[in-house]
Amino acid sequence: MTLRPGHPLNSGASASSAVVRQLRGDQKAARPVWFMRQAGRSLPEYRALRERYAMLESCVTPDIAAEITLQPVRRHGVDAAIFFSDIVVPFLLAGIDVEIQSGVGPVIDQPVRSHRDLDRLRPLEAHSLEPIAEAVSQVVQELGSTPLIAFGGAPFTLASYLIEGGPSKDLAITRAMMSEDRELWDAVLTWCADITAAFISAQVHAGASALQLFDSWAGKLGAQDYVSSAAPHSAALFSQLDDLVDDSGTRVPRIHFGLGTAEFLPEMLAVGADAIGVDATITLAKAHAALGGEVPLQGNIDVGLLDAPWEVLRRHLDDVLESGRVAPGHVLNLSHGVPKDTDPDVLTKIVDYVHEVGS
Ligand code: 1CP
Repeated sequence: MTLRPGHPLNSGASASSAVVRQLRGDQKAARPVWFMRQAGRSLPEYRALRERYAMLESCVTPDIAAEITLQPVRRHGVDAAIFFSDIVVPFLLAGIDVEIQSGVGPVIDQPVRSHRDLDRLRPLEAHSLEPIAEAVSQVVQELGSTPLIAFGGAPFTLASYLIEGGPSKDLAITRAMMSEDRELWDAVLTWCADITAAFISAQVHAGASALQLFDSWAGKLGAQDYVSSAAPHSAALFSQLDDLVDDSGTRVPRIHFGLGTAEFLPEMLAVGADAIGVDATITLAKAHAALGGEVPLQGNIDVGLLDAPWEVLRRHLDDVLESGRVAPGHVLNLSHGVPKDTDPDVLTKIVDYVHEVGS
């Protein structure tokens, strides 16, 4: 289903925004900036609201999810909003017993580790996505010409939580399943791809103007394992989004981000992305060269420098802006999500600086 006539990419509201233009390779647009995890614990107004609602409850309560999504836009004046949710929300909506524990992350009561466990993986019914669509509608109404970015977790990263039962440093159980039981592996990742495609699709149909797939833990795989075991499922996910095109037949821009994936950026592009999110392990200029010189980039202010004296951070911003100039499109962002102790005023200062000098 192509996007409806009133969608912000069709009505013109967001199509001429700097973020959408840069992601489509139009360097004449001003250099835009937003931050991964901009909605969250670095903001006192977020912490105040979250005192009354659990994390996942806030994700499926439209008024709350909409309000938290808008907070960083009002405060920092960023050039895009990212929908407030989590990569594990599709689990919840599909009936999996998941919670997000403070200071830990997603925890799943009964991990999926055997063929018998597959019985618990039910399809995500369309009506379960209604709170997501409702929250997005509220957000885009208030955003006007500022685009909203939809997101979801790539099958590999998402499956790691389902298989491990929670955050894990080495993903040992996940990787064991990957090498020992191909059939089970493919079934689990296929389900993750299907529910996430539905999750992202609901956000885009309701009004998001770009989308980002987070494969945060892909760097824990080598290039070979990524290509053989993770990439086919990410490609299957992206192909389910092929109908997300505007009136002119142009697709909703797709950003693909991973941590520690500098060795296989072309492979991350090949699964069906339009732009690549770059972390701190490689410069934008090198990423640009590795990708063959024709790919818009997003990134990569080192999150480790957010606490540094302004002069140090400013020099780093200049380097990132300069390095990104070579790409046929550049959206400024961090190398990973905003750390929770970040001073929010630093983020506002970065936005002001980029808007001042970042043409
Ligand atoms: O207690 C709290 O306040 C909850 C902290 C929190 C928040 C604010 C979690 C738990 N998730 C989120 C929101 C979230 N998650 C967003 C919001 C939109 C924004 O960017 O502003 C997004 C995009 C995510 C995506 C996400 N969740 C990823 C991919 C991005 C990344 O940071 O690499 C991952 C891996 C998760 C899982 C997750 N959820 C929460 C935590 C602490 C984690 C990571 C746990 C781990 O280390 O494995």
